[in-house]
Amino acid sequence: MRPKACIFDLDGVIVDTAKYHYLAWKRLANELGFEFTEKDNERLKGVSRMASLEILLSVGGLKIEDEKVKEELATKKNNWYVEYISQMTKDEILPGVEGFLRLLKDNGIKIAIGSASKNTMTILDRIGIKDIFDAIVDGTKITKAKPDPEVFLKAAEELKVMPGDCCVFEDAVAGIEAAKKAGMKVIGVGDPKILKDADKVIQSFLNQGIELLNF
Ligand code: B16
Ligand code: MG
Repeated sequence: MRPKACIFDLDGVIVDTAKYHYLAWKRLANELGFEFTEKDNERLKGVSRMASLEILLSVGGLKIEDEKVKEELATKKNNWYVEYISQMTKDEILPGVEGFLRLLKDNGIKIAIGSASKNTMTILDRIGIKDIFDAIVDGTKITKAKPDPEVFLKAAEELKVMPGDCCVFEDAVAGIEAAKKAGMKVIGVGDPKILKDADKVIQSFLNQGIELLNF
């Protein structure tokens, strides 16, 4: 059976914005007086902005209780991140993604974005593929972060497709857990050792055919 709709995570699936998140978090860590490595950054993938800040502070051994101060730090990071993503171009769409999205459309499969990021629209505008999606659910429309299934359930609702007829593409462990909780099929994009709970794992969208959706 083939799903009737596919829901795509954004960061790490459509574009590699993790590198910009890393640059901005590292800049904040350095300003606070500690190092933040790429390995530390792995823990932030798919995690919400405020939860990411908590992880960053724990890496630096800092305890900040004041919510206002935490908000200020997250805003500072986000302003730097927005500076970086505002320079993005269409060339940054990951290999094979655009062709695969068109293949789905040609086969009558609906497509949506299901991302935790509040910057989704800025990124989609920069890379110029906003109009291809039948629905876009991002961090501005949800209250619960992945691994909660809210983002994917809302996308299914906007597409008017039952959750069981949807397939999610995800690069983060938290996102795979969210898709499973939503009762959807899930295809991991990345390392099969890390994404071991996905139904299938691909390294990239290059040369992927419609049979990828046969479960
Ligand atoms: P923002 P996704 C997630 O996007 C990122 O993977 C995660 O690293 C980030 O902290 C989160 O969005 C929130 O992003 O600060 O831009 O609102 O992978 O769900 O597309
Ligand atoms: Mg992601």
